Amino acid sequence: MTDALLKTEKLRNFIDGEWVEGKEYTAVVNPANGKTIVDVPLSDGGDVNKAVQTAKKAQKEWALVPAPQRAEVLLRVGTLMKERKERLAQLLTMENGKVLEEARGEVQEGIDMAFYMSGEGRRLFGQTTPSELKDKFAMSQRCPVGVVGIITPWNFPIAIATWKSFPAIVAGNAVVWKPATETPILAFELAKIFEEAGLPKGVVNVVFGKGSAVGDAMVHHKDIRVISFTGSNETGRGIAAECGQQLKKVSLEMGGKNAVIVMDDADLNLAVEGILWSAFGTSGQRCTACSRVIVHKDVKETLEERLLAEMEKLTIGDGLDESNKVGPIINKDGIEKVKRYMDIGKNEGAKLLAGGYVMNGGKYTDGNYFAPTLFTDVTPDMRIGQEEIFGPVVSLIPVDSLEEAIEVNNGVEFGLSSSIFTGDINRVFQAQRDLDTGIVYVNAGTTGAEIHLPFGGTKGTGNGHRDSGVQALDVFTEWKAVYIDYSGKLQRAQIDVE
Ligand code: UN1
Repeated sequence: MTDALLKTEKLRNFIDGEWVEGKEYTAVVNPANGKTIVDVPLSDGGDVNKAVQTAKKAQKEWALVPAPQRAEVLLRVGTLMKERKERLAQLLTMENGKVLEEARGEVQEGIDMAFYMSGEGRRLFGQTTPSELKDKFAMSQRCPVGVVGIITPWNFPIAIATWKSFPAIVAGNAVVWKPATETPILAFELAKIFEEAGLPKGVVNVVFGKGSAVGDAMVHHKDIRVISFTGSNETGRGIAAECGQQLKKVSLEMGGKNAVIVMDDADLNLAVEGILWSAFGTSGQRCTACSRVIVHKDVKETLEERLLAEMEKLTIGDGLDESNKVGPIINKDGIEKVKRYMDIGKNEGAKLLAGGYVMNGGKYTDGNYFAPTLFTDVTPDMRIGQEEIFGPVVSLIPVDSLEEAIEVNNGVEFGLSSSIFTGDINRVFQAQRDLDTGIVYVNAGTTGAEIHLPFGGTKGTGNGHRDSGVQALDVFTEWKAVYIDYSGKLQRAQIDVE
């Protein structure tokens, strides 16, 4: 059945400005109710090659369009996204499950990125700098890399795509994009927007399909010079290894094990709000989700009581029903993974205070729902205190001091986001200095990154690059140093210097 909002039964690849049918298809299922929304192509290496060839051709012309004009296309993209915000948010809730309020927020994040990057068309700053020689001029400038490959996850189907594609486009690259097979609808919608905004054919190509086919072909394709990937550590490591062999630039954004630190002087009501929002929003399926609460022993019991009282009030169900605050988990595999951690936590000796089960029966029968879960008396080295669960599960770890809290925060493989609740300015500054994550929040939860700042993490979260912010341009540009000698004679650097 055709969905009324989507008005199509089958998505198509977008290659060279054409809407290309797939050879094979798979169903896109609404995680809230198990119903098929639409079918999505399962493409192969041949489709990727077509996309790369067309991107290569288109990029040559696109790079010659002045950057402020390239940016105008993004301005129109942002305007169209804004006009369609509500429709996009509803489709996003249907394919991903996140509640409508959050879906609107995610679409807004994409709109923000469009307007921000369209401004960048009149900046793309390089440097001019004195030469060491007389009558010689020196400057550095950003140049497009060529064809870039972006591989985006299902948990932020549009925001993350905009973090990667918009800087790539404004910098004069062409894009081959593989969206997650679970959530291809927003990619289809964004491709339509690119087309309507007047982006020349072939500058963005969308190839739907599995990582093992489409993603793999992209990573191996010699004419894709950059891969920007957000997803699991396992896949990211594989991509990095292959890209390393080819000396292909690769930007990875992967897991997190983010913590909220609650000190004894914290505003506990505020801390509870921050924890609930960042732990159970998007059902914990954010890279930035809070999955540990590191709490000072003096306030542990009070915090537990207040958290439990507020968790009781969380309404769980289909995100299109605005009375629900927590939506479903993306699919059955996701549910199984969260479920496994319940046994792991109990066997390790953690105390389960709330949740811990799959929600079944009644309105939950056909969807993938997991009850918001709270473990306490978790020790830092337990697996539930170390590993990314990607579900609505929080582990409380008691500590005695700020120093210990920071040590526990930093004692994991990942380094994406962290947060501290305290009223003490000295603790604030010490914490922001010593927390080893790429993002630090003070008196707010672990989520809520804004697009004009660098997004990314240290250690096992990434490989040193950043999404969004002006820093994203570093992924999609090469630096060129240009020396112009107007002395009319041979001047040798390092030698003819008085
Ligand atoms: C992600 O989880 O991968 O800061 C992205 C946040 C959002 C983006 C999350 N703005 O939580």
